[in-house]
Amino acid sequence: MDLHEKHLTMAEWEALILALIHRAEVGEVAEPLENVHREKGSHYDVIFVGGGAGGRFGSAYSQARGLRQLVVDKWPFLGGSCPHQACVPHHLFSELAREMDYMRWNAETLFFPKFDDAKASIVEAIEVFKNGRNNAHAFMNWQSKEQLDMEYILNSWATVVDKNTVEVNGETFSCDNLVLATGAGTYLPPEIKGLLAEPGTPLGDRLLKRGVYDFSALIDPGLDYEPTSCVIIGGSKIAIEYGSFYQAAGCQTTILTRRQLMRTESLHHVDEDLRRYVVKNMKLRGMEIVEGCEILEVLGTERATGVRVLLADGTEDVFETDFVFIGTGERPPTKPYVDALGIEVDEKGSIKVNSRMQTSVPGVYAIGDLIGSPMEMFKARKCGMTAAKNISGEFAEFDFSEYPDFLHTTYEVTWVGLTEDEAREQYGDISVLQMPPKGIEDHEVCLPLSEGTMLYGHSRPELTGFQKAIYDNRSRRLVGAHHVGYGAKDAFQYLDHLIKKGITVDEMGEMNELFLNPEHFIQLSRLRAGNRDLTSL
Ligand code: KPC
Repeated sequence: MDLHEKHLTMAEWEALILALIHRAEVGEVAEPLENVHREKGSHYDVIFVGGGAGGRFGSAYSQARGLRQLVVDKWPFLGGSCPHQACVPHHLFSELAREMDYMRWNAETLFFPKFDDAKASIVEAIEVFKNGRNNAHAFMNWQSKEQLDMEYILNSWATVVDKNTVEVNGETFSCDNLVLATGAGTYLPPEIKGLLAEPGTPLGDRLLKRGVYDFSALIDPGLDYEPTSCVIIGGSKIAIEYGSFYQAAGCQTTILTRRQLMRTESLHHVDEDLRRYVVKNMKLRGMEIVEGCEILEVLGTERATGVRVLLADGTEDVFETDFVFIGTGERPPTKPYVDALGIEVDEKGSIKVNSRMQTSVPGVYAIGDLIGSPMEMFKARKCGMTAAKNISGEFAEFDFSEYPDFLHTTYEVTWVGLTEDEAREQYGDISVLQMPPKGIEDHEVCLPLSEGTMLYGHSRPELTGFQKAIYDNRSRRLVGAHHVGYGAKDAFQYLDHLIKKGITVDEMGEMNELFLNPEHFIQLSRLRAGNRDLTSL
């Protein structure tokens, strides 16, 4: 469908995308959606293969710099997996987990009813997401065309022929620069037996065995039964986040992980006190966490019936379940680019790039999840922007080795900068402003007390969260901040910037808090500001 001269409303976009998704679900090849300015010819300054966050933000920045760009995506909408199967459903489920957790703790107090497990349906939550995601899809296409003036071809596969040639639906487009942005998918460890559907089993095009899901299969084709329990393989962010949702929904959840929780390769700067608070609270909600184990096999032929593991003590055990969820991290499928371009990849298959997003092939850039960890939104989008800047002739680098990070349990967990141990190692003389303070048990104090925890503060002080700010005593600079609670994500984006700018305890004390704020770093800092010799609090 040629949309170049058309200006669809949001409602028209919604209807169009929905129809195409339904046709794809029943195996039909539907027509492409094209916003291509053919009057300008078929040559582009830059073609983005993949229209997720990286491709879309890279395209927007290319437009801003006056480059002619084209972005191609297999799905009938821009925005990639985020609004379709990944970040957005994860955030919806984490929000529901938080609400259910709140309802459970407060059940039959004040105006809260008895918590009804039967109404906490995982399947219904997925349906709510699937019925609502269409609006975000539509907005991505509307904004990209009407406000950002991007050229795009959607619902179409792009074939990279060589570094200057891309084929889409049999048509050839040429470019001076190529940006690869096709993302990553769940890594299925080959050593785990029984994850995949047995050859010949009547499962349609399902890759995974029945009863085995990852974040994307959970949505498409979708969970079609209410599980009685869940066993999660892996200890990734996804494992922790989805596991916390299942548990909050009343589905007894066990996490089987090789490493300690929150000590996986992909997470850095996780403070030990914060980690302990997070894990303790997951267990308090009834989750079982088995660390140091090796997953051997998913049992069951027609469908999963359990998971066989080698435990840390060397014995084998079987965890029975009707719902196995894989959270073993993600890897990018890059073989097509290796075959077509001879591009260099690392040991995990991620495309190797320099700080300008340039690959080993001149004129070819790679961005987002395709270049490996961290597989986070800010990185994908800024990679796209960095590639576009370089293509437009600027010298632009992007160092994403240090960044604010977060995950959800039934809490929002945020951190930035150094942990207490790292700060002590690096600076020696440090002060730690912490709540609850060291030496005081969680149940002894209703602090941190703030929006989202006021009720806990008055009934269950141990649930109000945890926070810690770390200062280097010599320079008086903030070097790390850590938080478990609600509503602090926004502050951490700015704290990241302030830490990089070198904000001191005295400057923190001069800031104007909006009391009661989720993290109390301003008031805690003010209680120590002015002291010639900083000490902990
Ligand atoms: C919630 C939302 O913004 C939709 S998903 C974002 C995709 S993109 O803007 O391309 O990063």
